[in-house]
Amino acid sequence: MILHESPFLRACRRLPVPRTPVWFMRQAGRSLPEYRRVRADVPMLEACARPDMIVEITMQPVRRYDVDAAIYFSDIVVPLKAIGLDLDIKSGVGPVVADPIRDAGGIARLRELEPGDVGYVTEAVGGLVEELKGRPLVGFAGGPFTLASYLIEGGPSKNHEHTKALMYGEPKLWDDLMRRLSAITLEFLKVQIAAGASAVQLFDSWVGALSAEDYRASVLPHTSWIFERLAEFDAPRIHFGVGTGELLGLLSEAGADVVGVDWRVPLDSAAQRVQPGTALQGNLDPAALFAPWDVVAERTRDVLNRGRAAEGHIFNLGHGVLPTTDPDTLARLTELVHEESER
Ligand code: 1CP
Repeated sequence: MILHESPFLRACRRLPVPRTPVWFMRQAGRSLPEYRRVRADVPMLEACARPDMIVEITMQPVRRYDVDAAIYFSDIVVPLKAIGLDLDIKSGVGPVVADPIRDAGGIARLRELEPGDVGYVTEAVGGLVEELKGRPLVGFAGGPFTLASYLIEGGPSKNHEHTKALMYGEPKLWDDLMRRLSAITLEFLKVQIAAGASAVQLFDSWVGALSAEDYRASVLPHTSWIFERLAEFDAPRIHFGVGTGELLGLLSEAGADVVGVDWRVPLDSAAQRVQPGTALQGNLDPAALFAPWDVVAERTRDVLNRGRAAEGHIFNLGHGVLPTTDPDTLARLTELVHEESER
């Protein structure tokens, strides 16, 4: 495979493709028995710091499915751990922070990320580029709002109340926090690009909790800063969040080449909401994979049809693969996307 001719990278650049490229957010991980085997005795954050594990887990779905891209195995909190924050990923819960950050003293603990802090990323990406033989590798990082939410709440949160209290009530502190997190995220993405990642995705998963006005005032300047600084590299930039129907225009305004859409907005509507010159990624409901195959197939065709309204379309789920998903369904879905779009 020749990398720059890959359908995934071509679709990101809004160039014609022989068939719609497909990959799945969270394609590596909990839905795969081979993942559960290699992770059995290794804590999540230890796995994310071991190049051998990263390469193996990233490659597992690529061996199973004919996906058009691999996603680097890591987690959005890895760079925060790398600068020395006391946090862990608890099985069945997610990231938990020992001492949540809610004031100037806490924010001051967020130092810059140096490439040397994440030497294992450079090594793992290098190893993956070799193993992937021309198949693109998507690097990723957490968006600043989503990272802030874990740091401020201390763990997963439904309402993000402490996060919003700081954002609404202490705009200067919020700005300082967002600047520091954006710098960490930018550096983490640059390390992955320098080591050979072909594209990068910013997962600002929880920004859908904000109104458009608040997003524009308190988050957009920071994500724009990140995307502007990534523009000099040859790696397409994907911007994704959940529940972002009202924010899709702003997510593209931030400077992404591709906007990821969850399952709540049909792609033909999404195409009208983003800036001209933006490709779309998405957006089959991950829960639809639990319905009978006929239903999955019909919904997949519908996503492909609506995706034709976009300037470029990368097929994906509307959010990550759910842990109890049958891997055979994903294999079948990958084939179907390719077959249907080849016609
Ligand atoms: O023990 C385990 O297996 C832990 C489960 C797990 C895994 C496999 C977590 C904990 N993270 C990951 C890997 C991971 N995280 C990947 C790579 C896998 C792939 O994509 O193929 C990626 C891209 C992430 C990114 C991530 N982590 C996001 C953004 C994507 C999204 O789903 O919106 C978020 C929000 C996190 C936080 C996180 N880490 C882990 C969990 C369970 C969560 C979510 C917690 C919550 O609900 O708030």
